[in-house]
Amino acid sequence: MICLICMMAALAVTGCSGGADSQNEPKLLLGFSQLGSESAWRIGNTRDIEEEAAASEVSLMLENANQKQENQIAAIRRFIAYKVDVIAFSPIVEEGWDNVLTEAKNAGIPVILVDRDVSGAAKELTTCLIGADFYQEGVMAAEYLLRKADSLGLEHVNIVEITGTEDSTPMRQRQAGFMDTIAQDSRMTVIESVNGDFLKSRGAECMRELLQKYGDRIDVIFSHNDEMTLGALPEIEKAGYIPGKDMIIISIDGGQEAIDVLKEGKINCVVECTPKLGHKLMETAFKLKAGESVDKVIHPEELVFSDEQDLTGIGPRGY
Ligand code: GYE
Repeated sequence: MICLICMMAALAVTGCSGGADSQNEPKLLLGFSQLGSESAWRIGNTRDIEEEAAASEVSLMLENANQKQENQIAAIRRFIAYKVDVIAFSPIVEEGWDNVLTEAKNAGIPVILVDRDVSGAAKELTTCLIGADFYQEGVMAAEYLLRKADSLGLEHVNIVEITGTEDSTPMRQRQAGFMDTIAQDSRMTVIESVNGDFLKSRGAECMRELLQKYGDRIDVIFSHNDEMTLGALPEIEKAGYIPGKDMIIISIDGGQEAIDVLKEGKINCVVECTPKLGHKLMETAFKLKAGESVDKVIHPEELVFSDEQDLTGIGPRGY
């Protein structure tokens, strides 16, 4: 009897997966709203998600919002109308998602946050967050600076901060982690924080303005991403200073270009932020489709690369 049931069940499953109609059916239909293409990080993140979707036979509906929240909201609405199995998105800012996420919830479609978080009530409308611990990244950047100040015997340190997109999770948390950590050290003063929107062009503009205002009073530049750092460096050189020597440069992301410049000595420290979230995303989406529970927060492991280390062994970064 048991065997018969087993056989019948086996036939039913085979019949189902082998049927002509279901041959082209994807294992999972995932709608992903990417926020834009502002950086090497973001481009690497999009590529990784595409590659991991293909490797897991996930059919991916990918939409790029070109840095506009309203485009992300419209994309999520299209995913709902299309009845995807799972929705994932990287929210450009933390606020303003309550309505669209309520619509996803009412449609019974689970939502995964990738990379960035939402705040307030919207959080309860999502299943989990797969992304870096940005607060810890800020802490690691500041800890490097405290060690560097010790090793150089600095008595007073003037810092300028070039932040990422206002009200985004990495901007808020990288800043908080950094500020909380330097607060314990009376040598450290942040003389100004400016918003560079994670863009290279804005990084250059911000740096020009800061140099005009403060000149050689600037000891440290803490930049929230590589793109802005790479925009700022030529401005520092044009103003007659040597980045990495006259001014300490601290960046976040760890893309190939920044690591190469770190090796040249023009950046002192790069805190890693990996864009490779695609594998975890696919794994989590499959679990949600199967009705399984998932971890609320999934943080990847991250490193710090700096002039304190032998940097010759760093392999190709892939973004
Ligand atoms: O650091 C930056 C990108 O959200 C972690 O966004 C991401 C940040 C990353 O544009 O380069």
